[in-house]
Amino acid sequence: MNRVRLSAATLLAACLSTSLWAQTVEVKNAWARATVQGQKASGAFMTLTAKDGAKLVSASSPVAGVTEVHEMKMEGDVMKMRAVPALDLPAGKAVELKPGGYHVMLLDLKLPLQKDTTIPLTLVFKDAKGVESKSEIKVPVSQMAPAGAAMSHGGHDAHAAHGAAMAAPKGSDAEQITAIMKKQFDRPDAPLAVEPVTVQGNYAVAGWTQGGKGGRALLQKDKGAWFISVCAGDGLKDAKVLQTTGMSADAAAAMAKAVVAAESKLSKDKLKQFASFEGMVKIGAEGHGAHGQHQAPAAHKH
Ligand SMILES: [Cu+2]
Repeated sequence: MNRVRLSAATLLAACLSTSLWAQTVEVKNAWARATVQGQKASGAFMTLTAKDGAKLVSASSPVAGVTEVHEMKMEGDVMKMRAVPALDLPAGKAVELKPGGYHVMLLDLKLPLQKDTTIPLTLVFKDAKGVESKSEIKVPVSQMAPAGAAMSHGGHDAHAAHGAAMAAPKGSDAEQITAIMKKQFDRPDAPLAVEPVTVQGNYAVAGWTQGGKGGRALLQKDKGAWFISVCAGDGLKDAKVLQTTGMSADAAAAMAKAVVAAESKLSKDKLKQFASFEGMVKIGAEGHGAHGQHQAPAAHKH
């Protein structure tokens, strides 16, 4: 009983602070990306409008061990992500937090973010006088931006973010996939080797090694172009895990079998390298590729 009352009171406080803040910083179209099993990081997106100007200085959520405000930027061909100390919200201007741009990064997730649930998120703003205020919101979890959120830019982002995958495809599927992975992860001082590439319909699993580390990538073909959707280790030769990425049971079983067969000639050492990628990082069509660096700094360290 007490507990019920307490949570009702907390909810009331949350609603109050949200509505108070709605006057100064309006939060619209908030959503957080659903995660797959084992994924430890995700992003939350929204549109913020500060009537009199403010800064988003921090964020927190009980579902994440660490919550940061991030920006993503192209540096040359590489999408890079970094934490920013504060995000400027100029007076009256709608600032979009969206895949491929600014976002609230949820790290060290304590539980998977499940589609059609909500997560609590606290945003801390600082006004022009330096006065801090909090806004507590409930963020719906979904696989993609809700209608109306960043729609006008959505397609654009997808192109900019995974330009490699969108480039006119040339060569066989395996050649295209190797090229996409190299474009994203190859470095002069740490060359990336991609092999074997196992293609099953519109899905492919590619093994990769780089500087003693390695892993497997799951790729998907969309409108004739491949993109990397998940980075993982042994999970990508496991039918059950493959199914969590959205594959049908049959497709997952066929893929797992084909990957094991394709890798049967490889050395034990190479298989160990593939297995060394811990966890599972969903990259997704918006090219949040840089997130892989949070999850597996050792594996994808650049
Ligand atoms: Cu991030």
